Amino acid sequence: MSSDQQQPRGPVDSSRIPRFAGPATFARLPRLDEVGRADVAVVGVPFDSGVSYRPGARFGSNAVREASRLLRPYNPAQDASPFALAQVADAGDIAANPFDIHEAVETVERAAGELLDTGARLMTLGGDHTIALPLLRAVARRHGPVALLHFDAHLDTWDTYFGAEYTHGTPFRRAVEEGILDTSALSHVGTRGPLYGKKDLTDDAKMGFGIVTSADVMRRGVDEVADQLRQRIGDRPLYVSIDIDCLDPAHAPGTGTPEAGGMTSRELLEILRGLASCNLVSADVVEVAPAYDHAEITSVAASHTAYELTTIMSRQIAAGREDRV
Ligand SMILES: [Mn+2]
Repeated sequence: MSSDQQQPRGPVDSSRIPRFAGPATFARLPRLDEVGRADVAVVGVPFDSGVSYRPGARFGSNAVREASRLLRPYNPAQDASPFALAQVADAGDIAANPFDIHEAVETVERAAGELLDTGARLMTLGGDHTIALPLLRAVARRHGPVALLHFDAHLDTWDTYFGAEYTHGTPFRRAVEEGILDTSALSHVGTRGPLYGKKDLTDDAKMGFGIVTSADVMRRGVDEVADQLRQRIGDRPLYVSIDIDCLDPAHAPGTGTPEAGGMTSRELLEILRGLASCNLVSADVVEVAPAYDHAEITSVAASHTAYELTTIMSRQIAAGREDRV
């Protein structure tokens, strides 16, 4: 670490102040305004006006923060202390208009862009999946078209619902149309469940997506899946978007459009760890709807998912700093 680099300020010391006391920032980390700048900014987008079935993901950002109180500073699976390697801070919430989806999309794009302009990578806590579009726009403005790894039960490449172009089932079709994705490296993981018709799949394939279904993960195993994804991504800048409904409802009941036959949280976390060498520029975890949750099952899974992603980004930031010294 170079001399002009201050030691990152880490989480509240849980041996002094119990985990269940005090306000819930992500992983009990400092707020962004307390540290000035962050290498990784954890930001909430409590917006769910784009959902097609159960509402409630607007409460997801804070539910994940609440469940993240139990995260500890050392991640043995990646042999790393993510909050010591880089400054990770909670940037609060982006206040998006719940009554005007176009304005909300513009607000998220602008606010995400401002955070990215500080040099931070984003770990966004949704919110419904609509927000992936403005987040990808902001990321692409900084990095150019990015590789996309999309964990979800659903394709989210549908065209419109009730005539609406911006919904939680359409962000990735819009993103392909806008040219903000690198169409040579697009993958869905965890796909399953009934579709409207076979055309959903042929349209999706035409856009450039490859699919690793939930059953593929079970049959082929997490290491082979991660290897294949890593090869497809290469050294491209990578955005990871995780709809918590990629998990089976047993592992994530608190979500808006659950589908039977999903991955376990163990499989999801292991696949992510297998991607630690990828150039992860930002990520989101979306669709946690705590009103349908029990015992924080879903928000705990989401908090651990965000923790693995944050660890990958922190390790890369620290490695980049060493390269420059
Ligand atoms: Mn989705």
